[in-house]
Amino acid sequence: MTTEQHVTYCRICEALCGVIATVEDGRLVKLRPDVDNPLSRGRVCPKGIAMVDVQNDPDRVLTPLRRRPDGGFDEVGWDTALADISQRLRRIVDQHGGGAVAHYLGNPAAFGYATSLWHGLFMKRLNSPHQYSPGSQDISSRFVASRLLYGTISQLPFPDLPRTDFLLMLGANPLVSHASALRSPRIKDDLADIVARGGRVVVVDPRRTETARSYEHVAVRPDTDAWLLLSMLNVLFEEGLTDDAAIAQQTTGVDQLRSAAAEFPPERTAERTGVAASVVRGLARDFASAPSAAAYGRTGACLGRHATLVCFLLDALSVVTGNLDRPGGTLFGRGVVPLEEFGERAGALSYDQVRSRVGNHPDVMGTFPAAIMAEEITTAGAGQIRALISTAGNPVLSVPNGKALADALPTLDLFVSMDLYVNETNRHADYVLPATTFLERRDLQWGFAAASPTVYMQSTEAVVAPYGQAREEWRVYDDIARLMGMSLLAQGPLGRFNSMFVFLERVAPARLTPRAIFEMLLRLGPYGDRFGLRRGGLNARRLRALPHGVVLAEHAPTGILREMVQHSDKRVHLAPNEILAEIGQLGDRHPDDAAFPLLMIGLRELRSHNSWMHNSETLMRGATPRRHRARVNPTDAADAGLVDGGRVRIVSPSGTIDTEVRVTDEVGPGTVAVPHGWGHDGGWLRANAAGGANVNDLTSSRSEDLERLAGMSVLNGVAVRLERIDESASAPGLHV
Ligand SMILES: Nc1nc2c(c(=O)[nH]1)N[C@H]1C(S)=C(S)[C@@H](COP(=O)(O)OP(=O)(O)OC[C@H]3O[C@@H](n4cnc5c(=O)[nH]c(N)nc54)[C@H](O)[C@@H]3O)O[C@H]1N2
Ligand SMILES: Nc1nc2c(c(=O)[nH]1)N[C@H]1C(S)=C(S)[C@@H](COP(=O)(O)OP(=O)(O)OC[C@H]3O[C@@H](n4cnc5c(=O)[nH]c(N)nc54)[C@H](O)[C@@H]3O)O[C@H]1N2
Ligand code: SF4
Ligand SMILES: [Mo]
Repeated sequence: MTTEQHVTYCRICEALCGVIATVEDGRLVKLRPDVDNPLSRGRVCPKGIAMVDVQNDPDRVLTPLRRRPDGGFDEVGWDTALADISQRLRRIVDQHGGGAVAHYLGNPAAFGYATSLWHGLFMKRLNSPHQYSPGSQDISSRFVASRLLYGTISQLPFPDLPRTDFLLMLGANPLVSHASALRSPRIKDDLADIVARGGRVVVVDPRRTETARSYEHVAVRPDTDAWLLLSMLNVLFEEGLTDDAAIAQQTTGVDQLRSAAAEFPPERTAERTGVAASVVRGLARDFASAPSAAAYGRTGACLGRHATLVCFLLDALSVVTGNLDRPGGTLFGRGVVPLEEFGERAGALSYDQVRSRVGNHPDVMGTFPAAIMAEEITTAGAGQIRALISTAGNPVLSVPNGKALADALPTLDLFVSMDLYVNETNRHADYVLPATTFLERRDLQWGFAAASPTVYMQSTEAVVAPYGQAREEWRVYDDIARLMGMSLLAQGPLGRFNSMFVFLERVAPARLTPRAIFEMLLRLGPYGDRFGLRRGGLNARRLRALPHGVVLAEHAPTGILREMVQHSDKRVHLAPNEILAEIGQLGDRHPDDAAFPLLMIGLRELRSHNSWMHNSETLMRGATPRRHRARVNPTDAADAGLVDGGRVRIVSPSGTIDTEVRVTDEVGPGTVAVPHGWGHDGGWLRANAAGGANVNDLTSSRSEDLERLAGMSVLNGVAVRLERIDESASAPGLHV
């Protein structure tokens, strides 16, 4: 028996914790924390360790699967699968054009460079507008806010955790999520350190979360953050607490923002937000007077009816108090692998350059809201989706109105998925192709890894060879394109995206691979060796010699605003028309509907990861078996006649789910918190047996219900009512 130890990193979430893999005879047997990783320093979470279960899961798809007419699947060889897929795609493209092919790229794909890049080239080559992703259920509103403020859609300004004196955290629960759009694998320590050095951490959240319990909690009503933040700005302006020198130096539009905020004194918004005016005044004063302060928000800020506005206002707080781009404040990051910077300069990262056929939504970096995908499949006419490729995604569980999507998928001429499992989405596919896990491929950190208070880089080789017939996704795109007679890089115009690659094609050694491109970008980047011009700079070989990764700078850069801002006047725009219009429309919220008196919000759990880790034995066992539970306040439970551990029917204007109740005062009266990613019905047997319901049966995919500026799905603040289920009458098998 041969036993090997491999240094690598976890790619389940954005913390990218260092792990050591033990491999016996080509099989992964253990993952443990890497104490020598300079950022995570021996810390991991239960999911990272449990990735062994996924890697070795008997339910994993390890051979290409082809649909049988009876709905089951046959195992087929790669050659057979790829030949049929490429012929059918070719026919569809010849008949209807490349725009008949849609793509959904799921969340796990964001953690590897190759898939993101090659699927993008594939879709560019087809020249199809139909690109979808979890962005519209996650972060597109943050991107659009950056575009409006800074003219740069890919920048995600992040809080300088190691140096800040005041962290205002709105709609994030990093003690469970391990932070997002912010790289901080030891976030628990980072937050504790802020308090230890005399600073404050204030958590604005409708739920008394794990993070809120450890720090100061401001309980806000769901989806009212825009009013709260405008009131904070109101106080800053009215009480003369702004940093006028910074404003004069960095921004335009402050007068218009001031007049817009003038309409929102805290006394006027308190009833709506549930936050007392005195608390808002205190928060604004303390934020402004702290030696340094940073405002940070994540999915709780991004998934409401005013998502882009909320993200915008969070940054505006940092800007008008002089906390942007300076130590302890909100910082920009330079990509160590500067793919986005090149894209930004080439004008390839678009916003509102095209509009969707259904609903007239603006594109966000070339993607449309995933919520409209079902309707784009079922709506006849030019531009109708006839084929779908879905890689590393499970939109039937992750996108509003999963039922409509599940109904639309079988009407496609062709549906191909690359995944580790047969999930609730690709069980409707014509082909499920076995993808590699992250442990089966090499990688290099990029993208959101730039949102890091410490500048760091790590690369890794595969730690095990692909199991069975699993194949890296980029190779599959490459093969399908070749069999269709398309070349992804070598010929013909690729549109604007291509300008990023023209120079790469010139200097590329041979055939371009994702690896060659990324290694070149690394050398050209701000820490690269510039092909020998910069002594001691990074290149792929040096990086490989540092398996635990390398800290390139203790602190992210400051004073780089003029370099980062892409507006031609090089200023932060505090009053774009889009934002003023959103503020102007805050008055006309949907009238409260007495039939749906409560507001539902989301909830993440430490031992779940979106929809795809409920088949892990390690994560699912425990003192009490894990189940899907809606958190309901005792008052609301009493009103609806619900008991802890009993069952509840949750009804929204869009749908109905049945699940279990947990009665707890961690949510206030009027708020119900329900986790997503449950209600399984795929090829993962333990997950199926865990029961629960798909919370996205309650959320709306109607175009008029999406957030206006970024097409965000509204997943927080969904109006619902609770109904008791008569236990004796409930269907058998509901209790697991
Ligand atoms: N264990 C675990 N970790 C994960 C994931 C997972 O599924 N499980 N998913 C990963 C992914 S894909 C992402 S994007 C990140 C997300 O990272 P986070 O956004 O930090 O994760 P959440 O726990 O969803 O935190 C959102 C918070 O917003 C609150 N909230 C809801 N509505 C509102 C509102 O209207 N206003 C305010 N102020 N707050 C609100 C919720 O109560 C919740 O506490 O987590 C990542 N990490
Ligand atoms: N109601 C509600 N809905 C939400 C959210 C919420 O807070 N509330 N959160 C949203 C957010 S932030 C996100 S990111 C989305 C996630 O939404 P999606 O990305 O659509 O779904 P996931 O649950 O992440 O499923 C990922 C799929 O990829 C597969 N997979 C895992 N690793 C790999 C790999 O390396 N290669 C391939 N090819 N496949 C792989 C898994 O088996 C799984 O089937 O959900 C969103 N949906
Ligand atoms: S926090 Fe957990 S899931 Fe996220 S990278 Fe670290 S070990 Fe992996
Ligand atoms: Mo996400």
